Amino acid sequence: MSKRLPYTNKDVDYDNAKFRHRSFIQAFTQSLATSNLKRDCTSCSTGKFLLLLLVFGLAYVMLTHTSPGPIVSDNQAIGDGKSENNLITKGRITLKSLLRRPPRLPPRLPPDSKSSSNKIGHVNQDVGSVWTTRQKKVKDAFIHAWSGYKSYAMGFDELMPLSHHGVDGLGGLGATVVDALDTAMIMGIDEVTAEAGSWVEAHLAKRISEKGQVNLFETTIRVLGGLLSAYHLRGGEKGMNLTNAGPEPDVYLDIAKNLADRLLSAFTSSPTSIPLSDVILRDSSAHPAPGGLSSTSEVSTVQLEFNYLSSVSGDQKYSVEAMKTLDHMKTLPKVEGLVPIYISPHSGQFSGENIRLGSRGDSYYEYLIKVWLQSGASHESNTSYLYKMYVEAMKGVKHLLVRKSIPNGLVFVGELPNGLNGGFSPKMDHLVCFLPGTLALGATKGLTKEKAMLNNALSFEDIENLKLAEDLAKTCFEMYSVTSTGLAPEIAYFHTEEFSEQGLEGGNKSSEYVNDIIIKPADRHNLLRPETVESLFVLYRITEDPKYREWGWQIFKAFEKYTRVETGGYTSLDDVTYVPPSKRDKMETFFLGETLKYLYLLFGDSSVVPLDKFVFNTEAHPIPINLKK
Ligand code: DMJ
Repeated sequence: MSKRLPYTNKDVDYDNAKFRHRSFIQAFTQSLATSNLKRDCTSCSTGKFLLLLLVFGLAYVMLTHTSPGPIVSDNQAIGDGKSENNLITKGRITLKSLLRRPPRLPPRLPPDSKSSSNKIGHVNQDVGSVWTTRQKKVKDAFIHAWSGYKSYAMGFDELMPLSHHGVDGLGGLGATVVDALDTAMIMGIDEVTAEAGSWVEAHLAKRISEKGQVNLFETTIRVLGGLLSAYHLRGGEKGMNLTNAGPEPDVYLDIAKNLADRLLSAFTSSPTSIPLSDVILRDSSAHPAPGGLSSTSEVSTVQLEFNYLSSVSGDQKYSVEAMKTLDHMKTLPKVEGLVPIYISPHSGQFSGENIRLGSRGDSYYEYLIKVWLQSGASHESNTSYLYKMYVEAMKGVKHLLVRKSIPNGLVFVGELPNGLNGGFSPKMDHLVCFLPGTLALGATKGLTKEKAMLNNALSFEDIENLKLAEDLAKTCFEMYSVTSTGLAPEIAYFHTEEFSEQGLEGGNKSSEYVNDIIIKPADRHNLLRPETVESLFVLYRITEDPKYREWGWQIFKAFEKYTRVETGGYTSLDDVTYVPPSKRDKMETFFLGETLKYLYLLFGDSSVVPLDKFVFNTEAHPIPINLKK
């Protein structure tokens, strides 16, 4: 026989209040109200009754009154996590607060007029203006970087900002000009857009016809990708028309075709579907890298660009050649979806067993999901195999490569340098920090998390991947904040049960994670790389969590403090664990093409280059999705 419940239905309706903890005052007033008052009042005098009423009334006011929360300062409203504790209302009651007149409530407004008029609206506006100011600082940084390049290295691939020289590290196509061009367009800096655009129009075609050896991948992602984005943002093929500065869009498209026609020889000269690594531009001949092998990430990270070029030029040859590579890679044996970092264009097979998501492996995984998104993200399309490869690979990452550090449990992605049967290495290149962004993008397909949930579009696996993305983004951020400069090293190792390096630590004893992160002397340089801020940008767009903006701001401030060169430009560093850090005299093209672009977008309006309408190529050049065939 079931026991009687210890409370009546009325108690249930009352939210089981009597089983909750009650203060002395609550117990006293409640017993007055429920027992004594009822029983005694029939016989009490009017005076006693009024006294009881007064006590009851006072107690009621004290119980129901809560003091107003503290005023949210601008900085607190930005949400730095630490300030959250300050916002907790303590509910302490003073006589003064009881006597204080209640605040006047603001007039009720229709929902759409609220954001600019009520108190919350003011806080939001202040937060908005903080980020507008910060975004402006990124724009200033870009102008400073460009001015150094323009003064000392115009037309060279890269600037050496300390010695005031230019250097051609990428084959001599003026890579910084083209990498920076669409960033200038997005930032609305017409002067730089015009300078870069005019240089492209005046010099690039000639350079392409005269220059020697270039790397297929580097030239595709930086130069071809930059030209194609510029074409779209300048309004080509009904593109965004962000600017009227610089040449007409077809100038960019014609040069892109000229370049791609020559790069195609890397595919057509190969005995297999795996392209050769290098091309001599002037005679369109292709050559393998020394040693004969191509990098896995390189051969699989040209398809977004070649597909888009086919779409806007109407010539399918670019897409056909580039997609043959991915079609072929689908057939190759893998380790739970993971692939070795080298592949042979002669045999068409992977070479060696080294598996990692850092250098030579990284953007293979990035383009699996992005090429599928570019083609319209359909599970019925002829690119759906890429989505399956991506899903399988991410399962492999979670099963074989993801571990937690000790003592504080940072989630990281390690390596299998000798394949499945060799040991695990707790080494993580900064390059791996592209992965949080890619995982988040793969989970929601570019929608905000909120919208994806409303659409019921997140599988269990998507949610798991999004969680991993957030954990990894934190680790990437901690790789910055652990060092004395606040800038990440090129490579970090993580302390695990099996792995520790005596005498080496993270580089800044004040960080909570100094014992989790190990930085070896040879890995302490910083090349102004974008991967972490790229992921912060994607995660902010998708989760709308302001902490990602705050983290981006910390990183930007560290770049400003330690890498800015007064005479113009920004420089790579030799050692991020030492203050002041020694400098390397090189501004990589991706600082203008990627790092500053992602920071600018992170601090700005989410409707600019939306993630459900564009994919960013691996060099941060936005390419529209859902291409015309
Ligand atoms: C860039 O050229 C690209 O982001 C590439 O995918 C990796 N290396 C650099 C930036 O670090």
